[in-house]
Amino acid sequence: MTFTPVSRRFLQAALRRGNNNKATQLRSHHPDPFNPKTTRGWKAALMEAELPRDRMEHELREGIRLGLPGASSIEDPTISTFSRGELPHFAGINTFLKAPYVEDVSKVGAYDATVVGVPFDGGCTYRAGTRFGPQGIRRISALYTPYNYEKGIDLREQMTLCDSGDVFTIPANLEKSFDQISNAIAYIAASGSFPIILGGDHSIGFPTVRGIASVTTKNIGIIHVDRHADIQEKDMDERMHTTPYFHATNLPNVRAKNLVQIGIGGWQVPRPAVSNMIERETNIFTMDDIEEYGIEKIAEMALDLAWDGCDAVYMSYDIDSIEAAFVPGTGWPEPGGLLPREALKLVGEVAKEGLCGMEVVEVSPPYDHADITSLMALRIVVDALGAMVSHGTMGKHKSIIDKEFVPF
Ligand SMILES: [Mn+2]
Repeated sequence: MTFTPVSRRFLQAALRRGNNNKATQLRSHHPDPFNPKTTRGWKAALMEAELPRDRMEHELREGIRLGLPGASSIEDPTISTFSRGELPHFAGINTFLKAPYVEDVSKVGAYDATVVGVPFDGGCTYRAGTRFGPQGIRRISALYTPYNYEKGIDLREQMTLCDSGDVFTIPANLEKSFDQISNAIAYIAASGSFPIILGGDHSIGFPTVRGIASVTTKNIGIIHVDRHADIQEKDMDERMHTTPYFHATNLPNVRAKNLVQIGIGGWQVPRPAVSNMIERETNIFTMDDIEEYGIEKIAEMALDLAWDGCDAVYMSYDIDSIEAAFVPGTGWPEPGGLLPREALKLVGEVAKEGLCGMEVVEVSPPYDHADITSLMALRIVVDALGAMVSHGTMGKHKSIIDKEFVPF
């Protein structure tokens, strides 16, 4: 360990204060006087005590009722014989965050938010494997508790969440899968539950928005985080994962002027997409824009543009917007993207105003290592939920639902 030289002025000041402890004098980097009770870390600890515990206690009681009391040698009375709740984290059937599996979809409206998997990679134009995205994200979600330390929130106590399982997609048929996806998302949205979509490749970005747009007369803005523009009309003669925002912005209540594309750049943007961006005047922020303005300012500008003349905003998060080193399990990795902390900051800022739905796409577990890409996708989802919960905007989207569910 090396100590920086102590200035004469500092030593004199310390001596004036009657401080004769040499070790203390040397730690000149501390704010003076430093009070450890003023850190955000300490304040976060105090917030925990304010959170309710009712639902956790209910879950533990149910665990004993459903899973039998533990063996007589077990001292902790909350441990059941069959694992039925959060613990052990490595046990249990993998739903998202161990939320209840709602097999009867007519019941999803009873929950603030509904997770739905879209296991589809028929739109992938390079590496496939995103049909396993929902599985990968659910699997690693077993790692998480519903509580976030520094935000002082507990999703289990402050909102209700269910997992509705997956959409029945049709491999190798984009258009039939799109109709299935729009059907599912329109149904969840019409129920009033907040749809959380686990992709799937980005071709699903059109039918997901189409589903939500079909149950409202209001305008919807889109915040699209990606390295790729995804706005050409067709790719290899089909509506592949390079095309969703061409088709989404053809919907009458989804206007291109409210499409905000963040993180676009690198060597993978097809030129036909660029002319569509110009023609439709979408809003484009590259990594250099983020570098210049900072992530908070970008989020602020994105919200202004996406909400302009709209009653709701949808977030489409492509995991490949993050620096390729952090997300190897994706179809078109591109170096130079967002750092994880920037991505999480952006998501928190965007989501706090409230969303009408969200998706995380392009997670391809067969190319992943140690589940790190799936973990990042999980984190995007829970941070968005956390931001909505802590800003009281969970449920805000319900006011836009003014049309009945009509099957596609
Ligand atoms: Mn992409």
